[in-house]
Amino acid sequence: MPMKSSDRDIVRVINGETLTTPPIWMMRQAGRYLPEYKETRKQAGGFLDLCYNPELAVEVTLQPIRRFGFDAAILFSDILVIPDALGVGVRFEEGRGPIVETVDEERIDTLVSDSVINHLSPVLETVERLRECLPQETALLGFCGAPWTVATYMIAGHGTPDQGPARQFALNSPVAFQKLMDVLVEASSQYLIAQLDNGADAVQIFDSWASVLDEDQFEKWCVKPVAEIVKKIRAVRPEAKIIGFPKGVGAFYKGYAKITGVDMIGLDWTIPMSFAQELQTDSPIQGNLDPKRLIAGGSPLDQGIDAVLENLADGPLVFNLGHGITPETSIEHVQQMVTRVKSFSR
Ligand code: 1CP
Repeated sequence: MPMKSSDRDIVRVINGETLTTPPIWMMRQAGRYLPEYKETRKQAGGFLDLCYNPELAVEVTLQPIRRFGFDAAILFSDILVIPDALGVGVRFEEGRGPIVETVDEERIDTLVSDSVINHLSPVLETVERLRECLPQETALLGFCGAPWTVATYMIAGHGTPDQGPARQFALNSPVAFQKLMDVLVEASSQYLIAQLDNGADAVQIFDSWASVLDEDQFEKWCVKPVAEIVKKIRAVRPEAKIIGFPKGVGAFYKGYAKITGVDMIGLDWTIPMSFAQELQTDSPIQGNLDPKRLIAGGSPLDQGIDAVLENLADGPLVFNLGHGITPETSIEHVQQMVTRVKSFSR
């Protein structure tokens, strides 16, 4: 008998349970800190070739599960496959990160989401294959970028320190920017529904650049589009489990779960523990170890882990980093973290 999705530990936490030992996974757990990832990446050719090759994408998704036994696997892909599927060119340059073709008002007017699912069918095949080969108790997470975060790359063409180009565009050309958001909401909703249909236990919406907006713009471009995606998903999949991760938004975390409708929120490491505890009374939380502590190892790492566990493990908690692991992190430190979290019980 296959295990029910609702019996997997992460789904239990998303449903509000407090477990004796919090389940653990790690953002960017498949990636360049793993030698076996670098090996597979070489075989694939380009980064997008890896994302669109189900056999190799399954392999890199499973690598961190084999090594560390995380409680969830996250689909190997990238948030920028959505612009790629909309026909907006994306390439990844070694050591430079993603380069996206930029869009202006005229180009935005021509964007349609019709072929997104067809274009992303290899990724959906990866999801399907993963559910078949993952251990029964390991949850499978799908994901997409939030419309705001994806749009910042489509406007600037790459990551910038404060995503100024997209902030300026949204203020100068709100009608065109709304059109871009509408296309991204529709494409992302279809994509997440398809991931759930193909076997994902839950999906996470990464709003990695949510922290750069003022209150008015945050409401318009972060809260509203994510709320619309949640609504569109729930219209066809009322039981869908959705994690929101508006990174770095400080006081704006308050009310985010309720207004957007997400089931659980991911917190970054800048959130005071007392505020995290307050947020945890509204929804389960995920997080929030500073990835720099994972690089440091030793007692800075142990202290950071213990702070999260002591303050947050008495409520529904999924242990995670406050953002993705970076390539310079040592594998031994990851093992140190997993061992310490798994040996904790409240
Ligand atoms: O050459 C390589 O191997 C590139 C490194 C890499 C990897 C491993 C990139 C380029 N993307 C990924 C995979 C990835 N990206 C995953 C896979 C699953 C996992 O977590 O194991 C996920 C969930 C993402 C999500 C993603 N991509 C986000 C949101 C999360 C975050 O880290 O903030 C963002 C902003 C991106 C864009 C992107 N893709 C890659 C890079 C280096 C970046 C950031 C670039 C920048 O802002 O400059």
